Amino acid sequence: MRAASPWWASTSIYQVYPRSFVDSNGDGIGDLPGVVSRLDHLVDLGVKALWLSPFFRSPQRDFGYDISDYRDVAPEYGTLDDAQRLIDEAHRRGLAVIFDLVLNHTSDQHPWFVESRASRTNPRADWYVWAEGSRDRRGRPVPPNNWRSELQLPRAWQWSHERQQWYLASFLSFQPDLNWRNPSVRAEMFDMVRMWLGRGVDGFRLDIFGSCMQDAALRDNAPWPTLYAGIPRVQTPNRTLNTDDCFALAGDLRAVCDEFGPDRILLGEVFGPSSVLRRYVSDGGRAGLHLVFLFDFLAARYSATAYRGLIARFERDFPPPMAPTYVLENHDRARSLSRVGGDLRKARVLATLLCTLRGVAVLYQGQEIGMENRYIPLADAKDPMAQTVARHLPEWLNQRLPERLNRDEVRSPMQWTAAPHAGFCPPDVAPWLPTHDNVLQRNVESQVRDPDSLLTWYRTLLALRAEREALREGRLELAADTARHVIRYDRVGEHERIVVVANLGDSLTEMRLGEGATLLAASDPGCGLNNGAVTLPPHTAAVALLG
Ligand code: TEU
Ligand code: CA
Repeated sequence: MRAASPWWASTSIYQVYPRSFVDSNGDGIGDLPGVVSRLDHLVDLGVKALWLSPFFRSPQRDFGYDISDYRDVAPEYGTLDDAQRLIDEAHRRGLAVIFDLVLNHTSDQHPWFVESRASRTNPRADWYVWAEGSRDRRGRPVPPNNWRSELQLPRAWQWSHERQQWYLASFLSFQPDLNWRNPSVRAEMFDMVRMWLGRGVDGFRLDIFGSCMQDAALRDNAPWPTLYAGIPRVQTPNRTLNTDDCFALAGDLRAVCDEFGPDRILLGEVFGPSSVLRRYVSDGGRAGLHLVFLFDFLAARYSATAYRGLIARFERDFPPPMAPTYVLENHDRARSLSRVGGDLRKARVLATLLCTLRGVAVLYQGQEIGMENRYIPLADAKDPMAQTVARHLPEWLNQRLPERLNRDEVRSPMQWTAAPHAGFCPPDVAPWLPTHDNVLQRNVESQVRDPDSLLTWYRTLLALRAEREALREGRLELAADTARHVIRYDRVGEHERIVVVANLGDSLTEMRLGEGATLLAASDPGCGLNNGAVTLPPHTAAVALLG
């Protein structure tokens, strides 16, 4: 008999953005005790792991992705004891816990950077990526090369008056990149990783991991534009992203993880063509990361042709024992329901694919109840990225972009009830971001009771996934000969064959599944299975057991 694959290869992960999940103490900001108080929601939903966006000590200019102490909890989110309680309470419920590691950069308020930038000779002078650059004819500083930040328009170099040198900031200006070539940096960061592993976390999501190590000689990026997962880039990051050193770092980090046994995992947020991303999880046999997010579904048009193409590509690039990691939403990108024009039928089709494809399913808080973007103009943005974008982009243009650029819009408070502020915080308190006005229909409390709700559909799908070995472990056979608007794949397990069919077109379709097929679940009461043929109204999906 084949050995069962490791837990992480078919897990389902629920992303909690703690600032917007539950406010337990009435300051309008979500916190760790709040997360603990709602862990049962995750259990009832049927996900197997919880990924928590950063809650470490931070000036919160990028809401936790700018860390000033990796070993402590931000006071507004709780205490170290709360973090421990969260790990233990999740484990007690059988949930794995994944923390968010921001290895690429710290906050510019981190004591390490404060010290590093003070002079060229201090003990931490070399903890960040400093470079000389040159001077123009008027004596003004010129950056060392053409590297752009991950925001594309701003450059990746920031000038320091104190040192009269440039420091690298791959993301925002207040997020200086750590120097991973420095052995002291590596030792300190690896020790911090050990601390959290020792406290019991099951793994880490690695924030912009592909940016951790750039070309040591600081050579220019290729100046031509390119596209990764639907996001246009003004230059090709051949010297800044996914360098050989980055792959080596993945291996070293993996070794630290493995000190704690085979079940602790690394999930990379990396950007690049899937043929390159694949190297993080295969790397010619050298142990690197376990999983990498595949972001293409976040950007793809809702269409059977587009999705079929992606599934075929990921099956080709990430064959077993590798596992594709599918994502429809996160705290950075548009809500999926907003991307399909608010059509709940389409959200149910997407849910079906997410929960039945081979590999890992990642859900973002609120996705299960159909939360939508909460429009907030760039001028009012709390998101520092939107504030930067606002300097380059007029509001009318932002509103026309399918992929809007104020990340506040997808970070509005989780909608628990129909009460004021959606039950996120007490009614008399202002939440840090306003709630959506669709809260009357889109809230957990009302959808739990409604057998036709999106939440109930997600629960059905995740329960099916837990029950059916073929949906977790089975190989995937994608049908190539379906009608244009149809997706069909079989999941083939040791003892059963399950078929998933979806109609992404505007007219009813019928498909033969063969005698003996039985319906396991359908996204719409109009779906039917009679005499071996399944009927699918527009924008519906069904899961059936083949006889
Ligand atoms: O994001 C990295 C990143 O480049 C994108 O997710 C980007 O924010 C998005 O494509 C814009 O649409 C990670 C975190 O997820 C993000 O929240 C942080 O701000 C960023 O790193 C810096 O740590
Ligand atoms: Ca709070």
